[in-house]
Amino acid sequence: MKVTVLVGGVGGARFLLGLRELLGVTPFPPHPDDPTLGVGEHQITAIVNVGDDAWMHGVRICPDLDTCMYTLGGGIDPERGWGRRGETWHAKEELAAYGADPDWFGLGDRDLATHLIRTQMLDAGYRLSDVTAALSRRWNPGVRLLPVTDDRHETHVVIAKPDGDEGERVAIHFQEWWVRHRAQVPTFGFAQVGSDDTTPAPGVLDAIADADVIVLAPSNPVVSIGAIVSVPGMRSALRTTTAPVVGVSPVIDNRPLRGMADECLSVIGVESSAEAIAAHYGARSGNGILDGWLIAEGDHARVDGISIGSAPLLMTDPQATAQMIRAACALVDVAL
Ligand code: GDP
Ligand code: FO1
Ligand code: CA
Repeated sequence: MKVTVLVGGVGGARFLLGLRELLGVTPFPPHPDDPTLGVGEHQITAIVNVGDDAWMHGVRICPDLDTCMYTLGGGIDPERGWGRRGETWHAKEELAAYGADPDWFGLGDRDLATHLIRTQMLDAGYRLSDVTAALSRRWNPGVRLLPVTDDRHETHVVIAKPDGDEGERVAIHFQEWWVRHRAQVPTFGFAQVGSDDTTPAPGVLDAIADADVIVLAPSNPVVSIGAIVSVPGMRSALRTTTAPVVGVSPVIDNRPLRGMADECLSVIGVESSAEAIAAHYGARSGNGILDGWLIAEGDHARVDGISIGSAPLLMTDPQATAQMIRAACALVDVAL
């Protein structure tokens, strides 16, 4: 069975832990042909958001890729959900002592090693997808982690210009909006910034065309899934694949489980409800990207052309998440 999943960071990573549990794809020992894959009859490919990626202090940060890699490899800090467990912050303190900018973003010492290697490899001409495969050799995620694109495709956020005149606007990097401002500034929209001819990374379109099922993790619908689908070619790949496409709601009882998905949704004029998010994604039989949509028990959704079911949606542990994924796939007649 080939399962391809669209993921962001924390929500996506927890989802992948459950899928790996469900399919029994063991990360150890590594597959003889590809050490980033597990052994077993199943293959999981994660297409990961790169909209959050940024240059900070001269190194390239890829938060969602790293969150997936560390989580699947057992190296994540479980409380924060990002960065390394057992982290120390000496480099951050030293940078602050020099008054280095930005002072609102924390690079841990252990995490910094990942960024240094990534940056060296990118400088040497390797693509982000090559670099990710190389880093994954250490972490053995048991899942093929593919950045959706090797090109720069950063999310920027249009906000009211601080101390500007009425109506003046400015675009800032997503990290500045999310981490520095905690999304608590007047916000008008999101835009992807980067290459003029962004294309999906090698393997991404094949992973969509050749899958048995495609699943949208309960990741942020705007700045994770939305940023992935905005890569030219992705939307049409999802619409034309022969595999069914099913998604899991990131909101229960009109509230996201964690993070600021509701702030992001309100900026684009979508209500924070399971039904509104499904309607925003749309049915593949219309102009959208979904065949099925799993919502929480007790929630309600009805969207023409989308098969809707309910199940417990809390990803409390990989076993509970596995049952959730089984229920999602059953909606599109895929038995896992
Ligand atoms: P980020 O990149 O770290 O923000 O993570 P993602 O975009 O992958 O996922 C964030 C989304 O995951 C949030 O909108 C949450 O509502 C959702 N989420 C987190 N935990 C759970 C859970 O246990 N169940 C469900 N259904 N969604 C969750
Ligand atoms: N989130 C924070 O709230 N504060 C930080 O200082 C911070 C640093 C950081 C460093 C590396 C990394 O991979 C992630 C980091 N995050 C931090 C999380 C991240 O910026 C956001 O939660 C995501 O981009 C949203 O998915
Ligand atoms: Ca993210």
